[in-house]
Amino acid sequence: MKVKISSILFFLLISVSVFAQIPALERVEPSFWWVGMNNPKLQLVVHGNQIASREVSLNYEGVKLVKINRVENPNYLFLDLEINPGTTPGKFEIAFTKKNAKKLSYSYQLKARDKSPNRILGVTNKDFVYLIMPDRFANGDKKNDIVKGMEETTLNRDSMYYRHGGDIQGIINHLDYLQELGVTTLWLNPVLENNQPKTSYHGYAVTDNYKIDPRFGTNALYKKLIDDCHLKGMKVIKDLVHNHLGSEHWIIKDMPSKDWVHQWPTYTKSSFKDQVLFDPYAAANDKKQMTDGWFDHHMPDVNQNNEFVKNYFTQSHIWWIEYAGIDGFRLDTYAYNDPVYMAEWGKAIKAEYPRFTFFAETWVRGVPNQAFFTQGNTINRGFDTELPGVTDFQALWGINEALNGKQGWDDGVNRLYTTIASDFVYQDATRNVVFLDNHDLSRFYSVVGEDFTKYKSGIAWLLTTRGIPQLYYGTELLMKNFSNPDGLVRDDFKGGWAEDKVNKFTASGRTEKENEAFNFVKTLANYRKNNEVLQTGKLMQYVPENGIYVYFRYNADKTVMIIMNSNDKEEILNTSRFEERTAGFTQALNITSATKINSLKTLTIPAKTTLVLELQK
Ligand SMILES: [Ca+2]
Ligand SMILES: [Ca+2]
Repeated sequence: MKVKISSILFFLLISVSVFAQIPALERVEPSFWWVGMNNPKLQLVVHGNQIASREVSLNYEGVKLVKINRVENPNYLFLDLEINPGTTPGKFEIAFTKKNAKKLSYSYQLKARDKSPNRILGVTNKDFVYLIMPDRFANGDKKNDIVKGMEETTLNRDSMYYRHGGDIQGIINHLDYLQELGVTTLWLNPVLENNQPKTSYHGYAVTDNYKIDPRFGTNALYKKLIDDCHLKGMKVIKDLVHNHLGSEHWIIKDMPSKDWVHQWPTYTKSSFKDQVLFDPYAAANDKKQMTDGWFDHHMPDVNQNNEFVKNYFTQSHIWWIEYAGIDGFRLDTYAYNDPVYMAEWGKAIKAEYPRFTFFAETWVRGVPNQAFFTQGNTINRGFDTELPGVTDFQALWGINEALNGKQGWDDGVNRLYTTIASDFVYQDATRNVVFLDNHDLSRFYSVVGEDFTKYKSGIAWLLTTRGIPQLYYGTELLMKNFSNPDGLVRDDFKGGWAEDKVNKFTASGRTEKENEAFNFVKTLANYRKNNEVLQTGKLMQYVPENGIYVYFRYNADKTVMIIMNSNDKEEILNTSRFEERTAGFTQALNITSATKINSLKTLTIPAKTTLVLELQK
């Protein structure tokens, strides 16, 4: 009986996908483009009922229709265009004709590029990144909370699995708060349409590559957020997912060809074992499962060996940079992608935008595992990945061990020291993003057992070590919880909703302790923002002794000495062994307490505390 029902269901699903009526010309992507791009080539995806049975023509000076590609599915045409460098911006008709059928027509626009100097800036170690989960930060527009006709229409702030109503307008409304904190750059979890029936709030199951989810706002509003940030001297990072799409993506529901995604006889998950990618003894089958296995049931794994797939993704990313003026990308689930495609992709993005930067999520264990993915490392690979930086999980494990571990030859603060010492494997470790937590990880304040002194020690490290520091929303307010399940670390920012009883965006809405945490982050972040020494200054670190880790950031103008006491008791530090960096200095300013230290000979460091001292003559 059971078998019968499921076979009927299967038949119905097949019928729907085959006979579902899509309009004769349903969409053209990208819907518009620009003249004067570095790459003169453009490939348009045309989707429409039996569109492949039609001929295509266009007539515009400087634009050539080089090739019309037909694929397995007759509902697609892939048009190869070439646009001459001197082409005038304007509109032209693309005609789709067929004998005895009405002509179909699309008005295509080539726009002039916006070459304003304050957009597409790249994100570097001069920046301080703040990660926002848009559904959970602030609700700036109640009207978009529920969008009728979409798959998920449940709004429930009491459940971590449903949407809560946060949106782009909510972020725009609180840019002053972020600027006060010392943030220079926003990274939003993906905001493209996720028209999935369940847990669509997190954004990682994209269903339209060219459309902001209407529950977050519109494409124009997203562009406004970026324009507003640029006017304030801030930047925006877009979170990209190359590896998979949402199962409800329009292109998944009517695939151009069967090999658009990786097909398996039965559902096969990725092994999530990065080791097989560099293991000289790895089995081909293990490699295949790692990169071609699916991330999840509702996230089909994209086949990045298909030329049309490659163009489709790469062009959509260039479109977003050009359209919205984005400053950087964060690349999700990087290790599961096809490495050859990702290198080609990196090259294409850099060729179009030399100043633009990107970094990838490499949630792996071990410095070599992580460095393997970064550019300049051709070990066991034979080509350059073209990936400037990664999310530095090794530094994260290092700081966690430094703050929570027991002292030992390899343990405690020695782990952090060793991790940073291993930077020799990177072409440039200052392009790595350092962090204490994010949307997938337990919140930092919980990780340190809600120990406020350890919390401050971690923040002090984050804002003084090398790399691009990143803070997760609410960490400045001691938001807590363990990532089990991950919804627990995605609580609402209190005050982001008009009905909230407290407003933590204002000092008066925060508790005394929350204000102390906020001000601690603010003081250090603004000091970092105003002092290049903590951005681009050189780093020198000393071998930890007796649980005390000392490092310096220095340039021609300034020297900052950072002392991390990982012990449970106050320590007196004799500074004579740091002469190489302290020579010529007699006193210091404690940046976080704004107090003066009149002698450098011996320094008193309270238990579990990290001091940040600007050395003075
Ligand atoms: Ca809303
Ligand atoms: Ca994959």
